[in-house]
Amino acid sequence: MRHLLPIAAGLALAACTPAADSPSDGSWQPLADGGPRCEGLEQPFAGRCYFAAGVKWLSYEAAQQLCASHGAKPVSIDSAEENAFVFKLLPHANQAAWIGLRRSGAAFQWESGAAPGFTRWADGEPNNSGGKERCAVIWGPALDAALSGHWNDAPCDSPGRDTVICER
Ligand SMILES: [Ca+2]
Ligand SMILES: [Ca+2]
Repeated sequence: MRHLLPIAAGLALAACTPAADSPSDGSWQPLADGGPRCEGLEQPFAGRCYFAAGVKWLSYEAAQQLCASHGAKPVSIDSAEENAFVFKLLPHANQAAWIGLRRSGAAFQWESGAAPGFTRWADGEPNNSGGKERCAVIWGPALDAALSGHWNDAPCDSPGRDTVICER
């Protein structure tokens, strides 16, 4: 059983539990006609819906499952504007949140399989420290300006993560 963290007022989703624990009322499903209609605490940006979700000790695999339980995926960030929007969704005290970018061989790709056209790596990143950094996070607002809003490659099972930004 996972437990939600109260990661920020208005952002921790009360309904954000794994699919196996969720009521199947369909309220989070994308509409069949056209794009999604943002529901509940989701925030709209450029025709898509986003939300910050969290559980304690969130691996990237668990982050994928958490997003998928609401018909979403870890966010893909395709512009400076989208990066700024995603950053604003992060809880004030957040240090890092998973984004949907992973290594495929030596290169990175988004959940869709697309190569990143826009990147916002922090200085010196991605450094693939220890040869094990196959996932990526956006550094949160709890860090200094040189880091916050920038990206870092990190092990997909990094300890201490608790937030993912999901997009659908
Ligand atoms: Ca996106
Ligand atoms: Ca790194």
